[in-house]
Order: sequence, then C-alpha cells, then structure tokens
Amino acid sequence: MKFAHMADIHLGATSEPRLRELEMETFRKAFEECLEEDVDFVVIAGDLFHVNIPDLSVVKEATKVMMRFVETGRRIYVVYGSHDFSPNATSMVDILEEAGVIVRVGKPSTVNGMLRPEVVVDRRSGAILTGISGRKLSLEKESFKHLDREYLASFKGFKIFLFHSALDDVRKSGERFEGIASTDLPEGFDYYAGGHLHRRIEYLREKKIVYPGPLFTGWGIDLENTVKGERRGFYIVEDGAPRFLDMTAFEGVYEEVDATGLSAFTLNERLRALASRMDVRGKVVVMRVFGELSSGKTSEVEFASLREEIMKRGAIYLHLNRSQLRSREFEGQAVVSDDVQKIEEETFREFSKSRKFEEGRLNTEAVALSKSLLQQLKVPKMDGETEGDYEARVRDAAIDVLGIKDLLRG
Ligand SMILES: [Mn+2]
Repeated sequence: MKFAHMADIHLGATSEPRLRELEMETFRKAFEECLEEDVDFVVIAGDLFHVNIPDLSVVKEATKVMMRFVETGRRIYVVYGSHDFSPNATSMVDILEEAGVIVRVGKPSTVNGMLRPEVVVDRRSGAILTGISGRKLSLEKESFKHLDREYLASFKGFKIFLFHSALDDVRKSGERFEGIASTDLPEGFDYYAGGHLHRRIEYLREKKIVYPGPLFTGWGIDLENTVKGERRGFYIVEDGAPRFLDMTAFEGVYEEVDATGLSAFTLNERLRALASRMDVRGKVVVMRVFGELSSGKTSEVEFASLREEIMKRGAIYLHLNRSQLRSREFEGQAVVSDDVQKIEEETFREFSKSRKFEEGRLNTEAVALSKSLLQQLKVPKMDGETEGDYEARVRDAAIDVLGIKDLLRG
C-alpha cells in the first residue's frame, strides 16, 4: 500500500499573481508526482484552502488538478483545517465533497456521549481512514477527550488517523501553541497524518506521527522560513514508511536591516545600496527592516522604490516585513478595534497627546476637529465633477471645518 500525505496547502493564501501561479503549479506537480509514484490515494490533513470560501478561480484550478487524479479511480481524503472550516457557513470543502472530488473523513457522531468519527475504507487499497478535523482556536482539543477509543480499536487493517492539531510533544522552547499530546491520539493506528504545524516533523516513536508542513507556503513566516532554507513538500508513505518529497518551488534571499539610529535619509541610502548588490534573479526576497529611526518618519522610507528596484532586477516577489520599524516622531499607535470610528478617534487622541498646539482651542478640540476634518477629506468625487471642482469643494469644506477662512484671507 502506498499513499501520499499532504497538509497545510493553503491554496489562495497569496494574492500576489506570480506567487499564486507558483502555488497552483506546485499543487499540480504534487498530484502529478502522486500518479507517477502510483499511490493508492492521497490524504490531506487540513487547510487545503486558506479560507472556507476561497477565490473561485483558485477553486477552479484546484478542482481540475484533483479531478485528473480522481478520474483514475483514486480518492482524496481530507479533514477540515483551522482555515478552511467555518462553524456557521458552508466550506468549499463541503461543496467539493458533494461533487465527489474529495472525501471528508471522520464526520462526527455521538453515541452514548462518546464521539465516534466516521470510518471509511479505501476501496482500492483496503486502508481504513478516520480522523478529527481542526477548528479555529484549537477547539478540536475537546473532541479528543470524548473520543470513543474502543470503537476505533475495533477496526482491523491498515489504519490511518488524520488530524489537524499541533503536537505538544514537539514544542520547541519559546514556541507557543495549544496542542494535544501524542497520548491523546487514539491507539493502534499505523499512521497518524498530521496537519496544522507549519514545519516538517517525523515523530516516529510509540506512534508514527508525521507532519509534512506546508506544501507551498501559508503566510509570511512560512515564506521567511522557506527563503531561509526550509524545504517544502509532502510525504509518500510506502508500506508504512514515510519518505519526504521536496517540492520547494523557489529559492530565496533573506535580508535584515537594523535601522536603529539611522535617519530616514540614511536608511534610504542603505536600502538602495543593498538592493543594487543583492542577487535576486528568480528568487523570492524577504526583507525585515526594523529598529527606531533617529529622525524622519517611516513614511519617508522609500519602500516603493526599493520594491521597484528589486523587481526590476528579476525577483519573483519581495516580502517586506517592517512591522518593527519605528520612528521617534509620532506616526500612529496600534489601535485595536473593529469599529472604524473608534479606531479613528483613538488614533487622533493618541496623536493629540503627543502635540503641543499653539492655539489653545486645538488642545481641547483636537479630536472632534480631526474627526470632522477627516469626514470632509474623504468625501468622494461626484460623477461628472472635474478634478479642479472636486479639489476646490473639498478644500472649501475643510477650511470651513477648521474655521480659518478669515485667517487665510489675511
Ligand atoms: Mn495551516
């Protein structure tokens, strides 16, 4: 018996056209490999898609790839991941299952208060498959507590358990995640097909627990780890023995720039010099720019021209991480809320605290004034309005809000 084990494919995770192409190409190649290797079936341990309802053009391409495999009489078994499942909406996984493209295993039912995940038998190989889907915030942990282990033990044959949960046993120091212990997994399975941890793990002790990690790349930190040299791919499991197939779609360059003590001007010079000597052709570039500028604002750092230069020199993509770049001057605080009005108000309040206004009224009115000014400035252009008329209209409204008409006249 031979099967493939993939996980954390996150199709549709990137909106960047070149990366999106590579993502689908990798998915296609992975299934071509599966046919070449003549596997009996494929298991996907969650996060086939990046969201429960992905972009339909991504779904269309993915369906083509999977159908070509399924039409050979082979099946694709999946569990939901934490990304492609939604508790209150239909997931694309459900639609693909209805259409016969994939088979979801481990559908839960409860018998005498115990969880009995549905068990399916692969008709081609006779393999017995079940599992527990992932849920957001690792809520699936509960499921393991109520698992009917005796029921699962009653099945005889080559048994595969799919799950989408982190494993406490492999936690590195400093790593923070909510996981399950290897002992939480039911006993007696020949292979435990894991997903959710975005790195490759072969935990082959009392239980044969394997995580392929992302097939391509799920999000920023995956991209960073890939360009730092982590290999991406999936497993071919033959007679129970896992073998990793390297599908890494690109090589990369990683650069860090510490901007501490630099002015925005000097940082720009550094970035220009760096871009001109980096070998980026055909590579994905990940750049982390961090530290506190001694003067100038982060908005004065010319990231757009850095991107342009790096792309001009033949890079596939530039991923910029500048979340740790600060300036001594005020540039906005992180305000967390899903209420836009509130975010605006809090931001203005923080800003006004950092300022001494010459005009007394501004100290007390700063927030209210800023809010009404913003209201006026974000008025959209009307149909048929000329650029000039629009500008004049917005300007007059803004002057009105500020009450500085007389001032400007003088
Ligand atoms: Mn994932």
